[in-house]
Amino acid sequence: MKGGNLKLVVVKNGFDAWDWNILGMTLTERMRRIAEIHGLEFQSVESLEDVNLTGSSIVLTRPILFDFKDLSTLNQHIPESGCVEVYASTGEFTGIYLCNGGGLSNANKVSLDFCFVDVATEGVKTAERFLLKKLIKPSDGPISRLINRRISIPISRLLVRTSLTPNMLSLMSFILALVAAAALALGTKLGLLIGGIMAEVASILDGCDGEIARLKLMFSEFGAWFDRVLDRYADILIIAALSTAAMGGHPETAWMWGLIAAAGSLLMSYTANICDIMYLNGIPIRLGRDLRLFIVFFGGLFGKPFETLIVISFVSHIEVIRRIGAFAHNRSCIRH
Ligand code: C2G
Ligand code: CA
Repeated sequence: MKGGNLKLVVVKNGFDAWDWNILGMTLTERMRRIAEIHGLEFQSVESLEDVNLTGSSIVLTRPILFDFKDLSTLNQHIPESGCVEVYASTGEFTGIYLCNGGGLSNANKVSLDFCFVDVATEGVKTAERFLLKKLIKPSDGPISRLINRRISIPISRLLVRTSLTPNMLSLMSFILALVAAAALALGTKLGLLIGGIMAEVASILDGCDGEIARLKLMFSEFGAWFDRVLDRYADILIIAALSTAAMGGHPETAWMWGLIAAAGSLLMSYTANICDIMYLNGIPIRLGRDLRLFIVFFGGLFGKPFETLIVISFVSHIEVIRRIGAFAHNRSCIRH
């Protein structure tokens, strides 16, 4: 971010929309939090006369909702001196001024390509849809996209109005995975069925912690790490449970397939960051935990713990080998 004293200024201008509740937070609160994340000073004033335009500032004169990441784009376009009016790529005035001293009346125009919602004209429903659509991550796997997010996003839409934090949700998803492992370890038809279903529910809930973190602007380095570490514990316990269940029918080889599947799971996460960088460079399929837990769900439905371990082993190691090959051919993706 430019300068140390950059300000984000909300000019209420009589618009009620600043105080409408959009997914558990008013637009003013959201802007205050966006300013905090970027280390900006925040000011909320009633009218333009109350704005002090001496330092560099981003001034919002209409209730505009934009992604927190777009503040960086706006910041880059703050002029050396004076003010500019920000126009969308469609030619529409956004209600945003980027200033570095000077007055608003003789501001030049700048067109920027970023997505926003004018809450006053488009309403709360459109604003909520705008935020919910952004919850799908570019690195989400096929099961996440096709099934999990379609269920977790509506759940998060309800949870966002409660005081549940992302870390609490990570812990809840982990506890569900533990219950799934306990049921799978029983090895009975019913145990496998319930365990399989619970494993898929835990996988769906694994999306809610990140969704709430993004919606409430509460994401953290610790949270991201905590989420990943708990997932690894849960994965290993589920595979240990499947191996226990498989011992009944295959006492000699169940442990071995369990070990291969556990190694495959861990290697898939070990290689995930390289996969994500390549994904952003256009390698489209990303297989991950969403698929592994879906295989557990399927295996549980059919009461086949041994076969589930074999499928997880093959899928995970083939995926890791594919990543090695893809990285070898796309070394230039990784810039130092
Ligand atoms: N996050 C956080 N705090 C938490 C959990 C998550 O800040 N306690 C944030 C972090 O930025 C983390 C991201 O959310 O990197 C993870 O997003 P999720 O939507 O939880 O995605 P993930 O768990 O990777 O995948 O179908 C479900 C998905 O496969 C879940
Ligand atoms: Ca998660």
